[in-house]
Amino acid sequence: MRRANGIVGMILMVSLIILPTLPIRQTCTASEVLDCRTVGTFTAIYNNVTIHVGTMIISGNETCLIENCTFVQTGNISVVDNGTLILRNVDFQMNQTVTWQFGFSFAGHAKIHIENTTMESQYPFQSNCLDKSAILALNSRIYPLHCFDNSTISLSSTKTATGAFLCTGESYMYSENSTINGQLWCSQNSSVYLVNSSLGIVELEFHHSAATLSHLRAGLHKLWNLHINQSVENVSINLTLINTWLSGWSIYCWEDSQVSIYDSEVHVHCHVNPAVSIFNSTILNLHVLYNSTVLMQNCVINGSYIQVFDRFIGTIQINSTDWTERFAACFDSDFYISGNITLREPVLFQSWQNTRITRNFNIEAKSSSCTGSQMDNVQLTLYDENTTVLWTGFTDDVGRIDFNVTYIDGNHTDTLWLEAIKGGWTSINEIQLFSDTPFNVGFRQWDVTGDGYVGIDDIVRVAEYFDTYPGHPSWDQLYDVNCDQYIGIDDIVEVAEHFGELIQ
Ligand SMILES: [Ca+2]
Ligand SMILES: [Ca+2]
Repeated sequence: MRRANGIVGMILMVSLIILPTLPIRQTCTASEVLDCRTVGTFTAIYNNVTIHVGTMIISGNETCLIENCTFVQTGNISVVDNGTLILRNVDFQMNQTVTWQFGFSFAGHAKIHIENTTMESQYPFQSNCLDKSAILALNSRIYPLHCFDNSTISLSSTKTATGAFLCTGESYMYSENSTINGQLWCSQNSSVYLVNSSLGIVELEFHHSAATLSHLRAGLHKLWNLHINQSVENVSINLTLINTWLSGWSIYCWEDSQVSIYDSEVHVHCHVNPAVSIFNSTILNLHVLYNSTVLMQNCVINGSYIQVFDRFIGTIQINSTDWTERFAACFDSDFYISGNITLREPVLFQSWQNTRITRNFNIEAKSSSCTGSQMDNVQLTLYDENTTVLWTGFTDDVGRIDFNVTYIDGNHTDTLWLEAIKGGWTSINEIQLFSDTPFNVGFRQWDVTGDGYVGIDDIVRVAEYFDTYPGHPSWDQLYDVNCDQYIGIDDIVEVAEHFGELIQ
């Protein structure tokens, strides 16, 4: 709240810092040459186009005005030591042959005033705002800024090119009526204040922090503040949204952070020993590195991203969570997955390198493969593809048991076989790394009498329960062969279709 209270003052400060009325040392118009202590030369001036090759350095209380022209710059521009750069009514073209070949660097109380100016480049370029530099952009199109230290940034009716806009250190950013295309990354002690603006993904970074976050979703935020609308401790970043639209949230849980997320739609990044719990949310992208503990409960993992586990040593507990995203990648990881998950499609590993996943499988034995009642004391045997026994056990009195299977580089795509035996009933079930859990073990139930043979006895038995249903005093799920919650002629017909079969 300390930072939120200072917002008005900071806005005034940004306005005052920019002093376009400073004595102008140089101007660049159709017929004039710019020489702001440049290193390099101007190669041509014609048709109101200035082409400058070489590094420009504006420093020592200089003010450099570039105005009413097209300005083609081939080289870096540095504004340092109280220098001032004014770009007014300029079509500014950064002439690069590769990405990030050149860029702007603002430091040492540099002041930059950009007005009615369009910045263009065939390739992205970077602008670093360091120290106590102050940048004001009005009615312009600029490239994303990387704001460090005590830099201050004010955007008004300005659009940024697509890319990562970074606010870190003690930087302060104010935006009104502006569009930030791409990500806005808020880190360390930065403060960001957005009014009537729109932006892509907001990325919030937590270090050594505790945060309980909720209702983080895309859309219009009429009045939202990180410290007012969320519960956070030891969090120095601040973010305020007023009538501002954003397309999504990305949460970085780093360095011992304890983060809980509820009722949200988020990208989640876990890095260096955080404990992250996500409830009732849609997880667009999960990226887990190093030691992490992740709990997902009543979530959907869903999106067009690859779920990445990179050097991840830790645990993932999944409860009642759907995974509809198909792709995952694992690198140098060793982790444990427990809990229950439903997969809409098989998980495809785009990459599996030097990874070990131990999966805990919850098993439920039921009297039928659909909605039968739990069966206790079912003997279970897990075989690998070579019919080697990996594990054996018996279900408990509520029909449950669990076991672990460790998957490594050589076996993570294997299909294992879980055999279930009770009395004369046997079933064989395929089980894989990402099989749904609880994993239901059901039995062939046409031999409802359990004598190992489908015969007239079974037809008679089912017929004895004819016209019963859940709640009926004679109802027994076992005889609802086709699991439609009614014992009728269809069940009798299905048993009859298997007449004469031996049940192994
Ligand atoms: Ca029978
Ligand atoms: Ca039925």
